[in-house]
Amino acid sequence: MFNRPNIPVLDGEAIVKEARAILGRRIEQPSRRRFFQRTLTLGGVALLSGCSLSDNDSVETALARISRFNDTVQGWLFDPAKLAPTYPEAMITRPFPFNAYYGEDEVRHVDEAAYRLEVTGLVADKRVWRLDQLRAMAQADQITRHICVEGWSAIGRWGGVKFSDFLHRVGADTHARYVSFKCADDYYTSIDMATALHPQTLLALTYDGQTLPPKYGFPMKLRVPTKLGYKNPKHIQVISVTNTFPGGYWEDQGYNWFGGS
Ligand SMILES: Nc1nc2c(c(=O)[nH]1)N[C@H]1C(S)=C(S)[C@@H](COP(=O)(O)O)O[C@H]1N2
Ligand SMILES: [Mo]
Repeated sequence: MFNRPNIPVLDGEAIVKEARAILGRRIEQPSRRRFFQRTLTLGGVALLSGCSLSDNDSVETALARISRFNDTVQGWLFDPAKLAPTYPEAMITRPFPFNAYYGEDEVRHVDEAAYRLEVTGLVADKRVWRLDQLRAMAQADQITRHICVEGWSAIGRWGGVKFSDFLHRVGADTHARYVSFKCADDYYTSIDMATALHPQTLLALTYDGQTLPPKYGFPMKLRVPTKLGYKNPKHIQVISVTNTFPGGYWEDQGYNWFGGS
């Protein structure tokens, strides 16, 4: 994934290089990828984005548009039946890393007794949820790899409610485009509906068989093994089903929105 560098004014090579990276990274078919890598030029960037590259702002706009186009392509290429790899218990990374936009000394502590999960937007049943009600639903467990854009990956074990079960239970409009999440810190993110309904997407309540500890997102996180780490919100407080593009904490700063892993 890309962490946008500060692009010097109209450095054509840098612009094309980043545009290629944005477009090419997630295009799995080698022929399509080669096509983009061979044919993309500065003029192509302008053409693809419909922007004239006259200043830094227009370059930013062009690259953002290409990144959104890339979201669409990733959406097309996403196979809802393809499973992320799973691993044996012996391969779990211990200790599993902590990460957030703040340090571990600032981890949010959510009080279980007062906690209520809110469900809003295009859902039939907007009742709030307590943790024990989620624990009473069928639970699933999986060992998968978490990949962070900051350059590390780790294998962990999460358990909880299949998110598709949850969405069906609340009568979500599964033809809506997005599901968004607001967290107990200032974090927020959103995913496409196909990924929300993917069989491995979990509303995770446990880590390694134990109640999810605060650092890993108590009371719950969305565990999405088909997406990069920043698409896995911890400390979820509000879940919303919507057709209005919700963005995300890192996505709004330039990380690619689809964020497939
Ligand atoms: N609420 C919240 N969720 C978050 C983040 C955050 O800062 N706040 N960081 C994301 C990023 S970038 C990563 S890599 C993972 C880290 O999860 P971990 O602490 O379980 O390793 O959480 C994701 N979800
Ligand atoms: Mo991350």
